[in-house]
Amino acid sequence: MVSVLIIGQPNVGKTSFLLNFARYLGLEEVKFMIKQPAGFISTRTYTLDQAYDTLISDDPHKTDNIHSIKLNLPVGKHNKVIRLVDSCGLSDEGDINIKNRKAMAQTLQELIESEIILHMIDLSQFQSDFHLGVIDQEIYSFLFNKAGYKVLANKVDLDFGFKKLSKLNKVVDKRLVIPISALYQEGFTKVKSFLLENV
Ligand SMILES: Nc1nc2c(ncn2[C@@H]2O[C@H](COP(=O)(O)OP(=O)(O)OP(=O)(O)O)[C@@H](O)[C@H]2O)c(=O)[nH]1
Ligand SMILES: [Mg+2]
Repeated sequence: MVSVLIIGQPNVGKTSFLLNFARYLGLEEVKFMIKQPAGFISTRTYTLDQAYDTLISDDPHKTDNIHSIKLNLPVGKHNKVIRLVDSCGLSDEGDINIKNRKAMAQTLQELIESEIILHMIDLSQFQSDFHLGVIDQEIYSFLFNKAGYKVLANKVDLDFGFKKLSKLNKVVDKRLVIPISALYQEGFTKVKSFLLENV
């Protein structure tokens, strides 16, 4: 099964995207496979409302292990099946505890193993006219030539969302960018088309 990894800094909206994309595809509950940093795998099923309450937060590093779900992408009368993977946010701050460091190592392992990468950037945190932040630049430089890589410019619904988007489009190849709102399901049709083209 093709793995589609959602990667990015903490708090950019990765978990919100996974859950709302599942809702957009018609799911009412989600069954997660959870890879613990210690190595074992567990499963957990939530209704989408329970999952929003439990898994999304304003605090960084809310997701601290690899959470994946199986999704069917409809093509005519058939489906293409993907494994959509939520990950621990990557951060270059100095005071990260050992648990989150291990979780970030898991994210990098998934990065190597995944066929498709959705790199999420939070437009509300994007400041510069000239460059990405360090972590986003590292991810972008590593992946921009890879088939199956897209930048999801999230939170376009917020004030200045589209102004920030034009700044972002100056520092990355704008053909690689899909503007979205993970909260309001904006841009999801484009994300689905991209996935169908690459699965
Ligand atoms: N306005 C707006 N807020 C969003 C959007 N997507 C996510 N958020 C908010 O951003 C915050 C972080 O969302 P999460 O989905 O937990 O982000 P994450 O990247 O999974 O965070 P970590 O797991 O901590 O790395 C929450 O308060 C969400 O409600 C969006 O499209 N628009
Ligand atoms: Mg999360």
